[in-house]
Amino acid sequence: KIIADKYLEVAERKSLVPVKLLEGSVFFEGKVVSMKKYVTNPEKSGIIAEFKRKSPSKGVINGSASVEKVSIGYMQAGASALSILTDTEYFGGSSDDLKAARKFNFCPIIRKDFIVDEYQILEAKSMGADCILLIAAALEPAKLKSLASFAKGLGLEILMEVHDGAELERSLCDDLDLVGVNNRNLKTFEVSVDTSLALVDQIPGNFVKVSESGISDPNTMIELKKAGFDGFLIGENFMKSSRPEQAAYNFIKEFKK
Ligand code: IGP
Repeated sequence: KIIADKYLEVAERKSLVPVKLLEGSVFFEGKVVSMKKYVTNPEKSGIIAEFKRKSPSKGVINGSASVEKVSIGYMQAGASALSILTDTEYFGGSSDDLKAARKFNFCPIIRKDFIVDEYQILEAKSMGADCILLIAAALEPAKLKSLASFAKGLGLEILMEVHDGAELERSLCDDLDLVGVNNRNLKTFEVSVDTSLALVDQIPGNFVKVSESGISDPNTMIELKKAGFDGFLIGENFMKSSRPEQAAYNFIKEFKK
């Protein structure tokens, strides 16, 4: 109620959306499944498997994949968690994708989107997400910190994404749970896991460390793990297959060898 009052203004701006989202949803009732716990569980792979139909760098990656089939298959293959794109314009995703993934899986799910205000965090919660993404490159540090604290208040976990040491330093705060290093340079779209390797030691030990993007070889994942990463966000390498869940299964099998 207090939250609703406080964010009335934002709510008004998107006044048609909430009714649709909140209907029959798990809003404020569903228990959050901890991304932090699942990603660091030594019995799991640490992989956060992503469902993504298209991307600005690659165009259409997979136009026909079913979110139900792929999300269930990812988890059966041994993923630790799911990442579901909800941005429509650039990534071809939607809130329905996340709700469908939620319906069929008991595992942590991150809402992958460009979050810039509190309202989107309420949306994430209402869709059934357990975790949200905050991108340091897209937010003023003070804004990022207040969004993190708002999400915490709803019981959600927060993954902050950085590209370099400066972003990391200016936006670190206690409310974060996981810190992700994005290997994709957002200006050139080039990917290099050296970005992760260069930054890992600067991330304080109380945060779960995730390497994001461009991971296409189990050996790269082994290298990142040795360097200190707990989590590995993998999308395209699975989604480009006509059977993403099978690609994830093969990848994890190879990794476990
Ligand atoms: C996955 P890849 O290269 O495996 O498909 O990358 C994920 O890291 C990438 O989709 C991503 C992303 C983002 C998407 C990382 N940060 C922010 C949208 C917004």
